[in-house]
Amino acid sequence: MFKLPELTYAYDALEPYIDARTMETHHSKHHQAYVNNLNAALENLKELSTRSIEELLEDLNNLPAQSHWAIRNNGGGHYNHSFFWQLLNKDGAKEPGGKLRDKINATFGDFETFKIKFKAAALTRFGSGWAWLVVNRESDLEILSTPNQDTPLSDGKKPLLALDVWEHAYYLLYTNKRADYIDNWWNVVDWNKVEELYNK
Ligand code: MN3
Repeated sequence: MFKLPELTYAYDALEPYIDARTMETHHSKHHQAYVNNLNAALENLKELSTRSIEELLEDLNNLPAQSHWAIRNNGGGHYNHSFFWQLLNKDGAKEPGGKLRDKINATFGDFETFKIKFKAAALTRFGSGWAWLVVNRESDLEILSTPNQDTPLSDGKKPLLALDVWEHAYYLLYTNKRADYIDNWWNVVDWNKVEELYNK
């Protein structure tokens, strides 16, 4: 049985950039629903019960066909949100350093250019989905976006940074202004954490 992870911070900890009401609804209602639906989908699949969420999502094509979409959508929802929460900290490092900084500069030119490209990926994801910074199979950095709750793990890519661009992530505070949400979200990205993931 999968469980909703507790946040390591209060719902209002990311104010004013992400408001408490959005955080509470997003975590306790949306994320909880993905967990519940994932557990329901796995109820009669005992052979999968020892797998981690990562193992399930890395092996989507070999799941029982009748459960593919339930696990893809709800398992992805559980994994993506768990990943997203851990990157948020208003007091975290505002920019990457170390080897990750060097790699970002080598790949995108500089940190500012990286941010512009990441924002473009987040803005142009039509409908619901996520924007990502990942390490691909060639150990290179890549910016991409995924629809719905699809995750780069299923393509063999290692996530470093994720941004939820579903309307439920920003509509209460930003209404339809996804660009403003993205601009403000940078204030709560903890680059120490992103670096930690990169160096793992
Ligand atoms: Mn969400």
